[in-house]
Amino acid sequence: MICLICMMAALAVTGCSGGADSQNEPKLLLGFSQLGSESAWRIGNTRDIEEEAAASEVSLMLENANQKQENQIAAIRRFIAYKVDVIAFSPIVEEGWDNVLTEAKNAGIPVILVDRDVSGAAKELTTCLIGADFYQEGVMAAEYLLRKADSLGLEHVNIVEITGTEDSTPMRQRQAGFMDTIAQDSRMTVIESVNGDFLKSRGAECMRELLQKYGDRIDVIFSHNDEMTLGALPEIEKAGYIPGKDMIIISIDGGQEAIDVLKEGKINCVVECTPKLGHKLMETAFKLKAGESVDKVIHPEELVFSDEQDLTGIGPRGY
Ligand code: GZL
Repeated sequence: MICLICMMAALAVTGCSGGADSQNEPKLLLGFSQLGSESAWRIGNTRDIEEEAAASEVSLMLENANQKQENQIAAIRRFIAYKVDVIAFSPIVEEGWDNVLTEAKNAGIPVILVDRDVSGAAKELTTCLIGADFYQEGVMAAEYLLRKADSLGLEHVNIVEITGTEDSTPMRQRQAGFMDTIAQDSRMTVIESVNGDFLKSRGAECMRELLQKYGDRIDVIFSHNDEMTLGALPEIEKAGYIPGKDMIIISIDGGQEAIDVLKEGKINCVVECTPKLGHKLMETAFKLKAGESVDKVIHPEELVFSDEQDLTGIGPRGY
């Protein structure tokens, strides 16, 4: 209760980020639960949502859950108590949301999923999902690998996979898209899959362990995000291998640091996953407040950057 009073006092004094109309009533009050700050992608996603809220005169109540589902659930409950117009959140994992989303529904507050999805009955308690087609990202990563194996004339390809947060949508879908695509190709063997939790430090640890275990048997590293890839690269070099040459490296997100390393030839392929979802989020929230219908799933356009292309034309990434 104390927290809510503080929040209401704070909002009364400072108001929320974003503008308001002449009667000091915000055009729209949006509660957003961000899952954490685990990667450049996530930090870029938060920044984009804050900038788009300010540009749209949306009053944004943003809470960072610091990678804890219980913090997201508590934040959503505060948004309900505060009677926001719309709730949005990026669920850290797919399960465990039924109760709090039922409370939001009973309060008559629409819920927008941003970036990640929920599973089972909880899906029917949300209005729409704005986020990447993670399955397709996995497919695009695998399709690059098949082309690369063809161009190098590889007959046997041993793959290690460093996955994102267990039970999260990007982890489940990227893995499924990748594995489904290589399944029919007898050259491809996944020798191990380890959980790097989308963290740079875990990416380094996973790579160190995989190198100790398999050494030069590793032909390909498929990493679910740039953060873990950037953690893995120094470990590959410390072990005496040339990343991008001795081992093919495929990553996902497309942040500035990864694109710079791609241009240096240390990563072979980066599948884009844009964090810039804020504009579509604000547009959708206004439609919901006006009682308009919205698409159930809204996927952004996404590209693939690789050593098959002229990379000089890639502009600043913004995250
Ligand atoms: C993907 C997003 C993932 C990113 C990671 O949309 O959920 O979470 O790929 C981030 O960098 O941690």
